[in-house]
This record gives sequence, structure tokens and C-alpha cells, in this order.
Amino acid sequence: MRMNHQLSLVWIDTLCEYPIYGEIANTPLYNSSHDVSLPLAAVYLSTFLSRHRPDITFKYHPRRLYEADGVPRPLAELVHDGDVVLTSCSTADSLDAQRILSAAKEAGKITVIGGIYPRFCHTTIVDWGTADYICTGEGEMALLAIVDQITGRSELRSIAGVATSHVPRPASAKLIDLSALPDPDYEGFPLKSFATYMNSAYILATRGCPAPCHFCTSARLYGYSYRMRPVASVVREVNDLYERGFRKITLADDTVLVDHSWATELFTELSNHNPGVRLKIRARADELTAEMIRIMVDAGVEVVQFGVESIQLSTRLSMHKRLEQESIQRAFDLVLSTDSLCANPLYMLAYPGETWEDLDANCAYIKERGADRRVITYISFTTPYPGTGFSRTIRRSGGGVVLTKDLKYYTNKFPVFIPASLLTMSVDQALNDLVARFNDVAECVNQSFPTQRRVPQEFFDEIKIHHVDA
Ligand code: B12
Ligand code: SF4
Repeated sequence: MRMNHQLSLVWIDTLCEYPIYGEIANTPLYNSSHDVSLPLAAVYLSTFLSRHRPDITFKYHPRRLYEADGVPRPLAELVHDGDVVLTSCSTADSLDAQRILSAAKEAGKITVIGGIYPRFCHTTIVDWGTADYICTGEGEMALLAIVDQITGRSELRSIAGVATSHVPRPASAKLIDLSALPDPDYEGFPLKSFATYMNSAYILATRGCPAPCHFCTSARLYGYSYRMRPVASVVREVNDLYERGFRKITLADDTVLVDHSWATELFTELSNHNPGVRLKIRARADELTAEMIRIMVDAGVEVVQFGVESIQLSTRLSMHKRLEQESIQRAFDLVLSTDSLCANPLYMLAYPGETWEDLDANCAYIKERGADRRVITYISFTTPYPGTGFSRTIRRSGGGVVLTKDLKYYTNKFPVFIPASLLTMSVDQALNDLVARFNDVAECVNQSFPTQRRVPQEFFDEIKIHHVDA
């Protein structure tokens, strides 16, 4: 297809039906009120494109921001702002992504979608019949190849990492050398408006995680690779976001500490060149050391997030989470021995193989740990995201009951799945008992802010409807 005018792209954000957080502006949390947040993918991809195809225009519609500000704008109007409509989604907002693509197609636009849901469910998206290009991995080279094809600079042929109706299962794309990427350019993105909702900006300093945790989706976007950006580029991004008004930044990496010598360089540089931002980082518990904690604190880190998932070794083993008991203890000790630091442990309830005894032991541990005001607890329900090896294993092994396939509930704050190991009673009774434990723990621990503490009633109402329908 050849365009005889300048190609214009428009990126439209998805809406999120069940945000994890409510109004949390000005709290110590690093999260976003109502999950209103500038998607990094839009910034990173538009920057890359502007370097390689400066002739192409890029417009961004922060639809979630419009809604939160009380000025929603109809999709039928937004899709007219470009020849090509782009969007990105995770599982929970994939239904809204489908709406965006349908509106775009009705207006005769070319459509491109990417993100974590397309990574695992590209064949489902092909079936929607509204996506021209589906990016199944890293987006930079894929998007460049797509626009080159649309503008006739390259032949119409299959693109590695991009699914289409003709090529529903594309070859994997080569991993990108992060040192070849330009610094992200935030010019033109409405950061001031976002800052009302975002307690923290986000930066991706690395990509991937080599650990094999079976339930994990985010790291698998990048296979089992682990790559780091040049330290200087990350430090420049921190300074840029500071100039633009952010005082807190989350390094959204799956784990920032895989390569200790790179991480040491990063945090040392940040301690020398930190303009005054506080940082939250994410890492594996067994990657923390006293020396690394010291360097990170000097750099401005004040929250360290790490996955515990379950205090029961047997449960962690079935997760393929290779984490020793002592590593968990040591992670808490290391973080909490520094007064200025908070620990942000993540836990997962109702994993396949977990018994009621395991679950009770885990809940007791979560409550005990969470009683400390410097422990910010995050609890989730095991969620078999469609298209993943994890969900296939569950289906094949008869490992439990999926209560609903309605993806709006796949936020990990809904008990969409009950493992066979907890079905020592009726499904309804197991669901009640599981939710009672979740509510009890959520009441006790320091989530301290109006998060979605309780599972909303409509979830149970819909489950009932499903039972009746079945
Ligand atoms: C920051 C973050 C958030 C932020 C901001 C989200 C946003 N809109 O950007 C907030 C706090 C709002 C958030 C909320 C939620 N999140 Co969140 N979030 C993350 C986190 C930590 C980083 C995401 C990120 O910025 N990555 C960096 C960018 C550059 O990567 P990327 O988006 O994948 O984009 C790359 C490619 O995918 C591709 N690409 C992406 N989009 C597109 C589009 C096109 C057109 C193309 C060509 C390519 C392309 O190119 C990019 C560059 O290579 C990830 C974990 C992770 N490490 O990825 C979880 C993660 C994405 N979130 C998750 C979840 C579950 C949620 C919530 C539903 C609930 C929750 N538990 O927090 C909510 C609501 C989701 C929503 N849609 O709003 C899950 C998703 C699981 C799944 N399989 O669906 C993840 C993977 C964490 C996890 N392991 O559980 N989240
Ligand atoms: S350590 Fe964390 S990011 Fe890495 S695979 Fe396991 S859950 Fe995913």
C-alpha cells in the first residue's frame, strides 16, 4: 500500500474497568490514582519512530486521562486523527482495545496493536478481524517495519514478531540492542496533566528476566533474555523527568539487579547525579545484598519491591520460583534494617498445588510481616492469563476450575481460578473460604490506602450467572 501524503499515526489508550488503586494522590505510594498512567510504550515507540521516520506524525490520545478528568471523548471521533490507529493492552483491558480497533476499522483506518496481551493471544486477536498488524514482542523494529511497509518503502512480506491474518504465527523477532535506542523523548506528552494522577513516573532501564517462574507473563515478553540500557541514558531520563516535575520515579523493570556490576554503576551514577528524586525499584529477593542496599539508598531508593509469592517452599517449587527460605528472610532483614527504606513484598494466593494448610500458613506470614508500617503488602490471586504456558498446563492437567473467562476480571485482584488442591469442598464453598482469607489479610496489612481491598460484589453476581447459564 502506498500513501501519497505524509503518514499520520494516532495512539489511543485503553480504559481500565477495575483499576487497582482509587484516589491515592499525595500518599507515599508510588502508584497511580485510578491506574491513570502514561504508557511507556507510546513514549519509547514514538521516540524511536521520530528518529528513523521523521516524516511520519504521531498523535497521542490519553483516553484514560480524559475519562478521569471528566471529559471523555468518543472513540469514533479520536480514530479520525490518524491514518493508522495504534493501541496497546494487557489482558484486563483487552476488551477495550477490541473496541478501539473496531471503531478504527469502521472509519476505514489501518490498525496496529501490541503489548502483553497480544504477546500471548495474537491468534485470538487475528480472530477479532479488526487488527491489521499485531506486535507480539518488542515494538521498536516491528513498528518501523510496519510503517515502512504501509508507506511502500519495503515489500509486503511477513515481518518477524508481527502477526497478521495471513501470518497468524510469525517468526520471533531479533532482540534489540538497547544501546542503539535513542533516549525517550517526552516532548508533546501531557505530563503535567498525568502528574495529577501519577504519584510516580516510570522508567524501563532493563528488559527481561532470566528466572523461570511459571506464572510470570511480563518477563516472557523478552523471552529469557536480560538486557540493560546504557547507564548514562537512564540517568538522563531521571533528570529529564525531574525537570518535567516528577519527584518520584519507579524503575518498572522486572528486576533491576540481575547484573550487579551494571546496577552498581547505575546507582553510583544516580547518587552523584540525582537531582532530587526518590526511587522505587523491583528486584528478586535473592539478588539483594547489604552492599547493593547501601548503594541504592545513596542513590535515592526508598521502596524495594520483591516477590515472595508464598512462604511455603512447596508452593514456590511448584511455581518454579527458585527462591530459598533464607533469601526471603534476608531480603526483609536487609531492607528493614535501613530506616529510610520500605519493603514491598508481593504474594500470590491459590496457586496450583497449594493446600488449605499452605494457604493459612502463607496468610499468617503475610499478616505478621505486614504489621510493620514499613512493609507495603501486595496480595494477588493466581491468574491463568490466556495464551500462556501456565494456563495451558492447568487446562491439560485438570489443575483447577476457571470461574470466569471474562477478561475484565483478569487484574489479579479477582479469584478467577481455584486450584484443584483447594477443591476439597464445593467450588462455591472454596471460593467463599478463599475470599474470606483474602479479605481478612487485606484488612490487617498495611496496604493503607483505598485500593481494591475487597472483591467487588458484581464479580460474585456474574459467577452465579455463569453457573446458571452452564
Ligand atoms: C508500569 C505498569 C503499570 C502502570 C502503567 C501501565 C501503562 N498504561 O503503561 C499501571 C500502574 C497503571 C499499571 C496498571 C495495571 N497493570 Co501493570 N504493569 C506495569 C509494568 C510494571 C511495566 C509496564 C511498562 O511500562 N513496560 C515498559 C513498556 C515499554 O513495555 P510494554 O508496554 O510491554 O511495550 C513494549 C512491547 O510490549 C511493545 N508494545 C507495547 N504496546 C505496543 C503497541 C504497538 C502499536 C506496538 C507496535 C508495540 C507495542 O513495544 C514496547 C517496547 O518494546 C508491567 C510489568 C512489566 N515489567 O512489563 C505491569 C503489567 C503490564 N501490569 C499488569 C497488570 C495486571 C496491571 C493491572 C491490570 C493490575 C495490576 N495488578 O497492576 C493494572 C491495569 C492495567 C491497565 N491496562 O491499565 C500485568 C499484566 C499481566 C497480563 N498478562 O495482562 C503486568 C505484566 C505485571 C504482572 N506481571 O502482573 N501497570
Ligand atoms: S523473578 Fe519476577 S520477573 Fe523474573 S520470571 Fe520470576 S516473577 Fe517474572
